Amino acid sequence: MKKVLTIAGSDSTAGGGVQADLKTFEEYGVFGFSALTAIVTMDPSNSWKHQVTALSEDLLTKQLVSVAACGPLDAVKTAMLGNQENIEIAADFIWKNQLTEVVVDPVIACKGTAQILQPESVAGIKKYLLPQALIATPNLTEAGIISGLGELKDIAAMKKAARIIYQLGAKNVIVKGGARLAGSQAMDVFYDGYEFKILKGPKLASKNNHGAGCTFAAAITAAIARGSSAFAACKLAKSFVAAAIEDGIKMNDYVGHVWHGAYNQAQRRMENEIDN
Ligand code: PXL
Repeated sequence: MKKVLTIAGSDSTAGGGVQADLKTFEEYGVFGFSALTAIVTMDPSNSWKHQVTALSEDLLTKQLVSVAACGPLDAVKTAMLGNQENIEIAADFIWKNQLTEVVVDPVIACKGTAQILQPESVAGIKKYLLPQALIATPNLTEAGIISGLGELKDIAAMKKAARIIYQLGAKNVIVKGGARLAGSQAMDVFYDGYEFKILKGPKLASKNNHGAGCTFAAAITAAIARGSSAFAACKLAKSFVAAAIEDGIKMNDYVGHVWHGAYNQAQRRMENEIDN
């Protein structure tokens, strides 16, 4: 059984964050560990405003010690880290354990709201995490912020950003265009330092896409642990997330979540078992 760790924030509503990661790991048949960095809450009385409460360095360190005692990891994912200290602790853990199968989801902008969650973490992500990343998975907004290019409006700008993020040390970069990019297709730009590849999919009508970014990076991490190449992992993750969005669930007037079990049709499998 492959073992995979996510170092991420908690989304109590469980579309994104550590909850999305663990659900996705399970769907991919890998054993998921978690180390929580922050707790995100959403305020229904204030237009679903997100509040990020970071956990202490000491608590993150203790969680990582616990996980490390469960044997070597096959892959690790970093996502929302909450504050500068936690970025450094996560980076240190990766370095000291000589982890190479590292997926860095540079969570700066949050998809549900397009709100900037952690602007101050950009420098830390660049300095400590991207140089250790096998794959970095910024969305359009994050890629614009990290690269310093600002708003990315087309494939040419996404390629430029991917190249800059590659030069910051990530061995592979996938810039997610998603629904934000103009046009009828959801396009992502993949770059491995040699060539660009464009991943295309239909833009989905469903608005129930909260958690899509987290789920995408988690799916890549699990596939990497299972031995996929970076590009193959991204391709499968795109299909996995498309299914999760198509079967997404509206939660309230503010948000609808992806269904992490859609690709493998987890509930239908279970219904068959119960029926027989
Ligand atoms: O989608 C970005 C994200 C990442 N991590 C956590 C979140 C969110 C957005 O809500 O809550 C924990």
